[in-house]
Amino acid sequence: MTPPKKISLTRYLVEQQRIDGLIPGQLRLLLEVVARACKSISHAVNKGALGNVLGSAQSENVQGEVQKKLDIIANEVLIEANEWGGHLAGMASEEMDAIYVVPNRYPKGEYLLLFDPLDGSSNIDVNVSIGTIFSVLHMPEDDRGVDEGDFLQPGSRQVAAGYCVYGPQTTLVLTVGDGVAMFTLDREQGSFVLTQENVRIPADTQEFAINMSNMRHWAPPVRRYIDECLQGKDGPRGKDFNMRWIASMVADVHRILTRGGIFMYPWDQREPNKPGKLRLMYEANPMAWLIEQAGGAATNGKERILDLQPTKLHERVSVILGSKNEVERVTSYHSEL
Ligand code: AHM
Ligand code: MG
Repeated sequence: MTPPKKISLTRYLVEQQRIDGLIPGQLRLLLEVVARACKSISHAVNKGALGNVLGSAQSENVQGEVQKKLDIIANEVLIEANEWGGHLAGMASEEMDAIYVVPNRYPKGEYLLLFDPLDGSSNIDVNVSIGTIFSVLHMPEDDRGVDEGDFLQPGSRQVAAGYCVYGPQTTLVLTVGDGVAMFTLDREQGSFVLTQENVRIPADTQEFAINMSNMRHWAPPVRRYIDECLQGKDGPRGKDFNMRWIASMVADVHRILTRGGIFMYPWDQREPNKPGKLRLMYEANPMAWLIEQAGGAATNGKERILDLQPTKLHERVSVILGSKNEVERVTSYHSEL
């Protein structure tokens, strides 16, 4: 029997462009370069202590968070891989205060790339899944030079988004607005191979993901939702719920894309002036688009995440995403206030 044919990421992108025209040449190059960078980050992650990549870098990012060595390595890998190809005008990252304009010595392209180079940093040193999240936007038309304002586009304007999870397997998950596809890194071949297409999230679920230790700080609608889940069969939901919290959004979202569930990192009273912990432009927007493309939903409790107009690069947002009926339920609890 002929073995099933292996479809590489490159072949998928080329063939998909023939079908829907959503991946023109420059965007294909961009996605291939991002995938190559993720492969190299995956190798660094795998080496761990042997590669001297664990531990803190003794520095802080713009959010005041201590940077890990791997945060910085991953950021550099993504910048070096992407700056020279001529497909980008600029980049923005969780690990850089300001935008990175492609240096004048390289040709400039029509796209903007935003990323969280290493999400779930608290898991690096304990050998638990982490990941890279990315979002791609078009440069606004007729723009002469790139500045921060060019990046401040709502998530609905993304032209590609995805993540790469570094777990027991390294898996790249991608959307260009025509469904969600997953590619697993074949280490012997050194390439990403298509392993799932048309990913769909069930509308109902019995699994939630939230950091329960923050319960006392939550707003009433979130407390109500979780409280009802915890009451299980005997409560208003009439069914038992399971809980998972990996503390890597990438890994939690990957589980939800694989078997459904709801993920929340809501606003809480610890820092009442911040809308939430997670960042809108390079964490919530790409994940929200992937989730919607797989049939799920993503809101901040009141509005669809993809409709939010960003006002600054490192803006934070409250995040509720996953199985549609559960997200709609939590969102409706917010409007009942
Ligand atoms: P990071 O980008 O600094 O790693 O922070 C984001 C991460 C998410 O991946 C995860 O969902 C959350 O922070 C975990 O936060 P907590 O440790 O408060 O549970
Ligand atoms: Mg992050």
